[in-house]
Amino acid sequence: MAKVAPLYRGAPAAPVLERATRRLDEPLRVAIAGRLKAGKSTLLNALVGQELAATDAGECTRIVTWFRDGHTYRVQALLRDGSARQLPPGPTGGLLDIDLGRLGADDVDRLLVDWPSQALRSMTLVDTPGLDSLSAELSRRTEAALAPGAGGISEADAVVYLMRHVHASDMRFLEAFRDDPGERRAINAVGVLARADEVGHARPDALESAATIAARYREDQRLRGLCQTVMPVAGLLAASAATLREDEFRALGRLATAPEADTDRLLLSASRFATAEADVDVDARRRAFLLDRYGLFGVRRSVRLLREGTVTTAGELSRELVRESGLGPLREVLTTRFAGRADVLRAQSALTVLEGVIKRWPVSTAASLRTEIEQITAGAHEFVEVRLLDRLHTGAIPLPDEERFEAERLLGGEGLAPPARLGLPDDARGEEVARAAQSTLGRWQRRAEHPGSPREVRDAARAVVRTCEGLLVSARRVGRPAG
Ligand SMILES: Nc1nc2c(ncn2[C@@H]2O[C@H](COP(=O)(O)OP(=O)(O)OP(=O)(O)O)[C@@H](O)[C@H]2O)c(=O)[nH]1
Ligand SMILES: [Mg+2]
Repeated sequence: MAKVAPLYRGAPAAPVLERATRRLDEPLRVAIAGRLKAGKSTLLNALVGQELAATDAGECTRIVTWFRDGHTYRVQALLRDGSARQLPPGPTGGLLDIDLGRLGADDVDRLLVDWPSQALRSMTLVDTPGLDSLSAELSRRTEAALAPGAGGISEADAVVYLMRHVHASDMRFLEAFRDDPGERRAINAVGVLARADEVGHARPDALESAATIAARYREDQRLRGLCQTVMPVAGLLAASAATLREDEFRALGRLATAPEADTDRLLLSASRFATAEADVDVDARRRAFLLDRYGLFGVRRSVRLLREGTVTTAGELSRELVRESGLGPLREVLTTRFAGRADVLRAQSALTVLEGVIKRWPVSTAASLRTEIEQITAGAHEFVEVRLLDRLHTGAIPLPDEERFEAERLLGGEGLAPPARLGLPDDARGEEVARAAQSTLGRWQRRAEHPGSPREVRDAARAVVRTCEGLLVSARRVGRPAG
């Protein structure tokens, strides 16, 4: 960047380069996308642990909204005409009822929300309007938020894509995201089987069924080429359980201690639970409220956990529901695979911008700059790892399944920490890590030198060898006694 910027001083490319440079120091941008009502805003709230994004109806669900960590709470509307306007907080002081004033959703390009939050420190989350064939305008906004803009700068570094059942339009979207002209790849996308609690009509085994379906999707070769994994998450359960209140806990407790037959009859269906007259000490209005917050599965599950005595306090219930929701593993994937690779992903974005600028506004040194960019992406091992991981994912390299899975793991597909790469327990120590790295290295060296292997397999094996060497060196460094 420092080398290219002076070449374009005062030129139209200057602001593009400036933005790209600034972005190298910003947190990773992760967009949450999916079809209409897939549960995007709810999942965003669950990830932040606060009700920030508007759900259901409301103007704001139609606007791309960025949530960034900030010193104080502030909402800005960036308008289509290029100007910005600060918005007053809504009547309750929160975001759910942001008042656009005289602005219409169509005037606003995006909302920029600053909110002090630990969860947003490592990642800026971007809530997008639902993709829907019936609403081309909303889909266009979402696609514009994800697609590269001026000079090829893509707005999002990675995407969490929510789906309920895999629909042809989900595939199309993921393909468009992957086929972006920049360096974006399947490994920059994580699929979420959303609203997992509703699978099979919220029956007690809903989450297990969702886990089975997600596992099937993970094995699906076409999906594997589009996103790095698919995980089941019950976003509503996670978001509400994280903010479970004492009065809700008491109401759930009364449902659990009422005669079983009465409560069970109410829990037969959502409409019955929300409206039926019944002999339980929780009136219909409050039941409707519980249903809204926890969904039928969440209420049924809470009643069962309380009846069985598995949990006895609001804190325990909250923790158990969050645990079952699948939010933890999703967060883990985001931290280890996105945030952990943030530098590489951001550098990738920056190089894409550089390439775009050089192509659009050629300078006399364009050819040598382009070669230099190529050398960086081909030479830096982090880039090699990311690219190879992606090719393994798409099945482009003819390795037997077992070796392919091992190669993906070694390249950081399941986490970047050395023990995770080597398939060891998280707390494995230097010596153990070094031993595992040594024997893995030997195996992959033989693979790399095997004359019978096709060339792309040998190339891939050489890259894995390089990774193993890195693991070995760092394990020895850690294992060496101080001094
Ligand atoms: N049962 C259940 N309901 C959910 C879940 N996630 C969201 N919902 C409900 O689905 C409806 C839509 O949720 P949103 O989070 O607004 O979905 P969205 O994808 O942001 O919707 P748009 O932005 O309008 O496309 C709301 O009524 C939520 O309460 C979930 O995990 N389980
Ligand atoms: Mg929404």
